[in-house]
Amino acid sequence: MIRSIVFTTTLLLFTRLPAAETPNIIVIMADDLGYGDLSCYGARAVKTPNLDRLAAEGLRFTSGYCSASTCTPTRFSLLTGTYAFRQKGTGVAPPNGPALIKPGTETLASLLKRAGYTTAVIGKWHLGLGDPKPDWNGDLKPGPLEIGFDHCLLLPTTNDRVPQVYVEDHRVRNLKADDPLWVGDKAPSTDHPTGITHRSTLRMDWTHGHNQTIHNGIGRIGFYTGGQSARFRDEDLADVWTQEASRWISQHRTHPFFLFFASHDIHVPRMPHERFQGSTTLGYRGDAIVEFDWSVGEIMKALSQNNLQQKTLIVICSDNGPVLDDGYVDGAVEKLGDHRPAGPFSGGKYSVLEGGTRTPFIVNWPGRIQPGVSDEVVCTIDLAASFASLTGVPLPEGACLDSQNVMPALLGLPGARGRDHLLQQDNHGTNLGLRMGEWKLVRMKHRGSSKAVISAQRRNEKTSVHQLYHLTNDPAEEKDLSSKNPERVQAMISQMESILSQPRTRP
Ligand code: NG6
Ligand code: CA
Repeated sequence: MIRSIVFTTTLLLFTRLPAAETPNIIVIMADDLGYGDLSCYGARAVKTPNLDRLAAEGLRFTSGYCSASTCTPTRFSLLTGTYAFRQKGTGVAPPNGPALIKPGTETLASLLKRAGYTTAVIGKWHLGLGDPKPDWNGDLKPGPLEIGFDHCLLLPTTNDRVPQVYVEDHRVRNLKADDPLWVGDKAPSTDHPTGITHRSTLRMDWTHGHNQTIHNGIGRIGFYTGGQSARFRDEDLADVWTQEASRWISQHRTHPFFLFFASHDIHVPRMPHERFQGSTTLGYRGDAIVEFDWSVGEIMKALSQNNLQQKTLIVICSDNGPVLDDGYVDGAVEKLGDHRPAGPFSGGKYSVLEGGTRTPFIVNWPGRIQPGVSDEVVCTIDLAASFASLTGVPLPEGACLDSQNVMPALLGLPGARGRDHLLQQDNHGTNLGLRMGEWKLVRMKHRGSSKAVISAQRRNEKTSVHQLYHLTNDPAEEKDLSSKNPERVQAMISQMESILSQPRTRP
């Protein structure tokens, strides 16, 4: 369903575009940004003019999803086009975690490379580096360059996980041989300062976790020493990445390119640049949204300076839904006011309720997409099959096992439909959601003390609890209709089980 749109687009886009017409592609993924966090999605306490413009001049989806409610599985699925639950160990990656996407795996980047694109990822990675672990002082591979990217400038995991350094291609940027970087999960010495031993010196206190090595006055997850010349200031991440993105766009302006711009905003520790601090009433969480919007504006500027707007398709998305207190005292809870980070939805980061995975999703391609709002179901996992179709690259049989070609829906073509079903997972795929049209089945495993769990346990059955919601009538998933609709519940459980047990959902 596309609302209030007059279409003139031709059927040309259903098939491969002539090479001269294939657009540059930029996927901009925010971190922990919720459905209700942008002004074009109803936020009033924060203004996001650049994103609002992309939405106003493009297609704003009301049912745009990421595939998981945490970072690593969503990014795994975005790049591989395969549900993360199919590969063990794809939950939130630790500082010394190995490369999760093995060389030889077809990815969004490798597909576009085969279509002749130059490719780069700039920003948060969080998919592991090296095998069996990162060699921080040597070559960090395998990594993005082994799975289809020509260039990278990365935050290796998250801004709250050590080390706070940039990885440029295969190396830690600005690392000096006489001050090697050491990263571990135990304190390197008894006198190593931590967020526990030096708590009173921290400039941002922690609420849970985040009390190991201190960097930039902030406690982190994990321990590290050395690499002083390579360390970044949290406040500068957005500047460094947008400058690099702009430079890279200019450098590749004459040739089709794919840029995955993975902002760290608005993940904890939220420490936007000083010029954004205090720019909203929401504390650093709101200020980080403003910084994210600014980053998007800088990328749009780089496109216009190189006269590339008409030639560039931009996707805006998020890696999971919102969270307020994610382990630091930064005022996000206290200053929330009536701002609703997940919009009308329940749940958020870590949850399989809609707030966990239904996020802002905007597609912009001036002159090719008629502006409007789309209610079609699309997901970040679909970008691989969709862009393969757009650029005319055949998908190998064994690749991108769950990616659906929803390109016509992403372009808002008349009558184009999105997904007819979508599986949503939490960090490890323990809890699941299955959206089919207006209906949503939620499977919560081993949780709670509801009567259903207790009686199932007594009967020695699996302790999964299924709930059923009608998303149109009850977007907040408050009225469980499972007992009134046993047949629909059974049908949806079967569908979910078939997705879990079959090796793929892509036809
Ligand atoms: C959790 C962290 C949280 C965040 C999350 C990953 C604690 C207590 N919590 O373990 O702060 O880092 O992992 O977030 O340490 S994500 O967006 O990258 O998935
Ligand atoms: Ca995230």
